[in-house]
Formats: sequence, C-alpha cells, structure tokens
Amino acid sequence: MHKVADVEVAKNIMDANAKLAHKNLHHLEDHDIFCIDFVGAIGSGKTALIEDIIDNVDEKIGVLAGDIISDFDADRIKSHNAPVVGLNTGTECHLDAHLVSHGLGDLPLDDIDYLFIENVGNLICPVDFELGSHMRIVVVSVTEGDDTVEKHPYIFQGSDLIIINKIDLADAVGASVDKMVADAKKLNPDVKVITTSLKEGIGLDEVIKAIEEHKAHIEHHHHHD
Ligand SMILES: Nc1nc2c(ncn2[C@@H]2O[C@H](COP(=O)(O)OP(=O)(O)OP(=O)(O)O)[C@@H](O)[C@H]2O)c(=O)[nH]1
Ligand SMILES: [Mg+2]
Repeated sequence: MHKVADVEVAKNIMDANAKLAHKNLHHLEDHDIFCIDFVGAIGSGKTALIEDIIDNVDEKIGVLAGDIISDFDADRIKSHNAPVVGLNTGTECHLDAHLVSHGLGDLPLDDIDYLFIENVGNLICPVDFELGSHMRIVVVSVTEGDDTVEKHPYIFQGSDLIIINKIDLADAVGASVDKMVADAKKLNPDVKVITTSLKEGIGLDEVIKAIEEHKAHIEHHHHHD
C-alpha cells in the first residue's frame, strides 16, 4: 500500500515538472534562445566547459548555475562577463523546472542567444527531471574511474552529447579512455562521444561544433513540423 501511494505521488510530481519544463521551453523559444542542460559527475568539469565555451564563441550566453548552497559556480561564470543567476537546490540533488522558471525571470532574455543550465553534480538524480532545454550534455572525467559510464546507463542514454574529460590524467589514475568511449557508444550509439582535456585545450573545438550541429538539426526539424 505504501508503495502504491509513493508511486502515485512521484508520478504527480513528474507530470507537474514536465508541464513546467514545456512552459520554460516555449518561453525560451519566444526569445529565440537555444538552451543546453549540462549534467555530470561532481567535479567532472561542467563549469570549466561552460567557461571555455563562453570565452570561445561570439554568441551571447546566459547561465543558470545550480549549486546546493551559495554561488560558487555563478561567481566563476560572472568573471567571464556572462549574465548568470545562481540556483540553490538545498538538500535536493538536481535542478527542476520550477527553479529554472524562477531563474529565467532574473536573466536578460532579449540579450542572449544561448542559455546554459549547469545542473548539480550528480549522475542519478537529474535523469528524469526535464528543465525545458533543447539539448543535454553529460560530462564525466577519467578520475571518477573508467567504470563510471557503464554504471550509470540512464544519464548517458538520455543525453545528446557525451564528454569524457580530463584525459590528461588518464595514465595517472590508470583509467582507460577507450573503455569509457566504448561504453558510452554502446549505451547511446546515436550521439557523439568527445574526449577532452579542458586543461590542455583538447577537444573544445569539437564540442562547440557538435553544439552548433545539434542546434541546426533541431531548427531544421522545427521548420518541417
Ligand atoms: N587535469 C584536469 N583538470 C581539469 C580538467 N577540466 C577541469 N579540471 C579541473 O577539475 C576541477 C573541477 O572542475 P569544475 O569545472 O569545477 O567541475 P564541475 O563539474 O563544475 O564541478 P561541480 O559543479 O562541483 O559538480 C577544477 O579544479 C578544474 O580546474 C581537465 O581537463 N584536466
Ligand atoms: Mg560546477
């Protein structure tokens, strides 16, 4: 009995979140904004990737930065002259569409071309919580262990681009990059898997190109709807 009730409550929460996520997406499209949701393990390099992209593209990028407390990542992004709003989840291990809708109200939506949302570092909790993005990018690094990908199938299956970062440290931690790439391709054969060392500037161009391609792909489909 308890279990049935729990499932009902969970379903209602998910339905409400999905509705709000669609509302967020329409709101963003009204402002011609392409939205990317960055998920990944703690410390895998999500903020570093967002900072590098901001510094290397001409388009204007706004950011919603999720942290459980304080403005750690928002403060880093601020120093790159991008409009940013910090979102605190408290004890929750993921952002949700409701928090994002509040964040949107504090961003200059008419002045940005892209919205990047950095989720809380976690490979499990964010899986089912749509935020209203056009694309989800998952970032893991070799230092989490080269079995990280195969152990977390759902987040990799639900992403549109997979990034394996910190390849400069692979030898030091005895991780096989090839294994991680193979695991990712097996879980999600339809998406690109890119290996990067943000520290050494390797792979960043390829990531930017993959984002542009996904954006073009989605816009093409919109025109044919
Ligand atoms: N060696 C090495 N270090 C990296 C690389 N990319 C990021 N780092 C470092 O890894 C640490 C964590 O990077 P962040 O960008 O803060 O990671 P994050 O995923 O945003 O972390 P959370 O938001 O806390 O989940 C920082 O000290 C980065 O400088 C890389 O390619 N190689
Ligand atoms: Mg971060």
